[in-house]
Amino acid sequence: MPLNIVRNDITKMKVDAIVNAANPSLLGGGGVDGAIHRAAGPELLEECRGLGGCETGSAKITGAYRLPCKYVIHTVGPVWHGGLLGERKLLSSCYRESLNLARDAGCESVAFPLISAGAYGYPRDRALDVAVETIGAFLRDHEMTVYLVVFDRASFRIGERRFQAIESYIDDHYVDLRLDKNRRVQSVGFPPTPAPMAYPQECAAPGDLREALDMIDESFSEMLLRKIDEKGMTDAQCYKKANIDRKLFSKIRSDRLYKPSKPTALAFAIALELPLEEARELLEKAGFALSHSSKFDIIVEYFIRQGNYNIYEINEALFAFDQSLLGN
Ligand code: AR6
Repeated sequence: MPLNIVRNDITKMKVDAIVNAANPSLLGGGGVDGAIHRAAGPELLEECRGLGGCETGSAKITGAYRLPCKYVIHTVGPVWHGGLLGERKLLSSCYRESLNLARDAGCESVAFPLISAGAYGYPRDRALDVAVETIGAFLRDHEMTVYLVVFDRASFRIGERRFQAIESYIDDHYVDLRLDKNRRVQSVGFPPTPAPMAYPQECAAPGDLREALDMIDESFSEMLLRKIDEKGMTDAQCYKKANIDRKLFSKIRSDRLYKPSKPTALAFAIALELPLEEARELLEKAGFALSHSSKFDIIVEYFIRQGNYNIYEINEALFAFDQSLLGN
C-alpha cells in the first residue's frame, strides 16, 4: 500500500529509511529521537556530530547502524505556538524534504513518526492531517511505500470531533439492522407474496440478452478497466488514487480472473468515485458485499454517501476505528 498507517515502534520497522523527529542540534533527545539513538547505537551520534545541526523544516540523512533499516533521515519539526507562526508550512516541509532525501538515496520504503506531535506540542489530529496530505501529494508523482507509524492508537480518536459523525452513523446503522430484523419477524404470518412471473414479452430481445449475459460474464478486472476508461482516467491516476501500488495493478490488469481482497476492490470503487450501487456491483464482481454488520463496511459506506472519495481521509477514519485500511 503506498500510504499505510500502522501502529508500531518505529525502531522496529523493516524499511529502507526511518525518519527521526529531531531537534536543531541533531545531538539526540527524548521521545522518538531517544528511542532511535538507543536502538542505533553510539555511532549514530558520532555521525550526527559531523552534520552541523539542521534547521526547522529541513532534513539530513545518515546511516542506520544497528537499526533494521538502511538510513535514518533526521528532520526538525516546528514547536507548536498556536498555529499562527507558520507551523503547518514548516511541518509540511519536514515531510517533503525527508521524502526528497529518501528518493535521492534510492529508498523504496520510508517510515515516519508523527513529527512534532509529542514534545513539540502540535495537536495530534492536525499533525496527522499535514502528514497525510503532504505524503499523499508526494505519492501522486512518485512510486514509494510510506508508513505513518502511530505509537498509540487509543488516544488517536478520543476528542476528535470529526470522528463523532462517523460514530453516530455506525450506531444508526446497527440500529437499522436490529429494526430490519424486527420487521422480518413481524411479517411472518402474512401470506407470502408470490414471486413475479417472467412473461415472454418481458424477456430481453436476443441482442440485449447477449449484452446482459456479457455483463454477467464480465470479471472484476474487466469491469474495473471498463470503468477506468468510462471515467476518462489513466491507469496510473486510478491506482494512485486507490492507494494501490503499480505492481498489484499490473497483476490485476493482466489476469482477467484476478480476485482482489475486499479492501483492494473497495479502494478502486473509491478511486472511481462510484455511487453506492455501482460500488456494490464492483464489489460483487470480486465476490463481496457491503454489510451493515461490519464497521469497516459502514465507515466506507458513510464516506461514499457523503460524496467524500478521499482515500486518505477514509483510511484515517478506518485506522481510528481499528479497521483494515483501503488499498493493497
Ligand atoms: N515509535 C514511533 N513513534 C514514537 C516513538 C517510537 N518509538 N516514540 C515516540 N513516538 P516526539 P516531537 C511518537 O516527542 O514532538 C525530542 O526530544 C510520539 O508519541 O518524539 O517532534 C527531540 O530531540 C509522538 O506522536 O517528537 C526534540 O527535542 C511522535 O512520536 C523533540 O523531542 C513525536 O513525538 C521533538 O519533538
